[in-house]
Amino acid sequence: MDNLVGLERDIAAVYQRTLQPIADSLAFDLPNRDTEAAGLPTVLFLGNHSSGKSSFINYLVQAEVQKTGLAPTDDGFTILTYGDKADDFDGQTVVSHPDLAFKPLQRLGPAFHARLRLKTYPADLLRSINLIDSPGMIDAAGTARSRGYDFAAGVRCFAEMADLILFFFDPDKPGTTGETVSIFTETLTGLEHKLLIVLNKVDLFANIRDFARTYGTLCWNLSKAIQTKDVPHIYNTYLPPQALVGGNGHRSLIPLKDFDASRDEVIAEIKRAPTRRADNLVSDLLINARCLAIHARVCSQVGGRLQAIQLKTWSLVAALLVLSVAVIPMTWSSEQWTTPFLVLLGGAALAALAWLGGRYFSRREIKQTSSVEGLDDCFNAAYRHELALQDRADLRALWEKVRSKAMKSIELLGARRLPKGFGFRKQLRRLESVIEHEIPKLRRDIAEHHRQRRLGNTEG
Ligand SMILES: Nc1nc2c(ncn2[C@@H]2O[C@H](COP(=O)(O)OP(=O)(O)OP(=O)(O)O)[C@@H](O)[C@H]2O)c(=O)[nH]1
Ligand SMILES: [Mg+2]
Repeated sequence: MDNLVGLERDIAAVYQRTLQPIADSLAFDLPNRDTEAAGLPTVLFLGNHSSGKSSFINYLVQAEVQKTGLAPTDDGFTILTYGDKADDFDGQTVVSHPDLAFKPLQRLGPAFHARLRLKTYPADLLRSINLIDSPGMIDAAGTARSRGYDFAAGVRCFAEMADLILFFFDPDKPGTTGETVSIFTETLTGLEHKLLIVLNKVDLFANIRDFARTYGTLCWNLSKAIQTKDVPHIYNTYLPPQALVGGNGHRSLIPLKDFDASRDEVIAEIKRAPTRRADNLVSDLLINARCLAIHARVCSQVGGRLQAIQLKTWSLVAALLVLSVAVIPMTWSSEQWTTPFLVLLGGAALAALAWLGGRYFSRREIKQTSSVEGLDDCFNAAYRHELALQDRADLRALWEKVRSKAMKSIELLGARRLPKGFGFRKQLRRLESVIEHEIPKLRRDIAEHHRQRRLGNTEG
């Protein structure tokens, strides 16, 4: 744990020294980082309503801390953390408390805070891990409006803080439609490395054929919703009847022994959250740094192109003016004194034309770079060397994520005011060195730390 604190401090320093100044100068919204209080490792429970999220949490803490039931039960988020006694705090207290690491939730507004709770409970597991329960997703149109707050923004905020995200499905709703699809395709993008898919309540299957059909449907739907090459591993679990309120469990018609092992694996992953945290902190830093680097290089390309047009325009204007003044002595004669005057006038007119031309090209460039195609063109130009060597799907995927942010920044700052000077290029080189050297070093340190802990455990 000590090493984790040290690591968090190192990472916070990299954010503050290198990423934040570039992000500030480019109006780039770095994902929330509360560097003062990074908080405990956190596990977030997401999924369909009635898929068993709250029951699983109760099973983990061995107490009925969360309400459960077949109808949609939770309509807000609950943070479960360690306390000497069971207690309950409202959302406003949670987001404004200086000792709690939930300040990033402040910006989600009062409607969200009204549906946020923090519960404390004296369970051993909670000493090292926070659990977050969420309202179940409902596959119906118009749910965003009926919730009365921005559910997706809440999920994103918690997902960024979490070290592990458990996504629950149940036999009734293996289809990923409506809210679930948008959460997968939009809200959780870039956080797939934290995701663990759980098909819960497998005790409800009447026979193995039903199980196979549902599992296949879930795989098919996930493959459409998650943009990764492979379908993620799915953990098939259930809770034993005695763990459910009122012994609500089903007498199962299929053999469940194997699924007990799967539940143990899920629990082992939950307990591994502190170990994951170190890796996640570095992964988040790497993703944020790479996104920022792409954003900065594209913005600098946009600014540079505009600067080149302006430079050419002013050079041409100056050359025409200097030339027309320079030819005055050559055209001077006492009989035709109007000639030099006309030459000067002609030179000034050409210079004005050049200036107008420059203005036209600048405006055309600004218009082009405010379109998706124009920005894509700048991205291709900024990364022409990297893209010439091989097709970089990784770079393109990051660019897909960053493009709308880049568009917003350019609109907000104005293409003419984008930073592009020597100082900015130096900052950018520093950021690239962080990506190439400092972050891999942090990874090596963590791997070494894990290795030593494993050795310590086996020797112990
Ligand atoms: N048979 C069976 N029932 C379960 C299992 N897990 C939960 N249940 C039951 O399913 C119902 C819904 O469980 P909850 O834990 O409230 O589900 P949830 O995902 O928290 O639901 P929302 O809060 O509405 O999103 C309850 O009646 C539970 O007793 C399971 O593994 N097997
Ligand atoms: Mg619930």
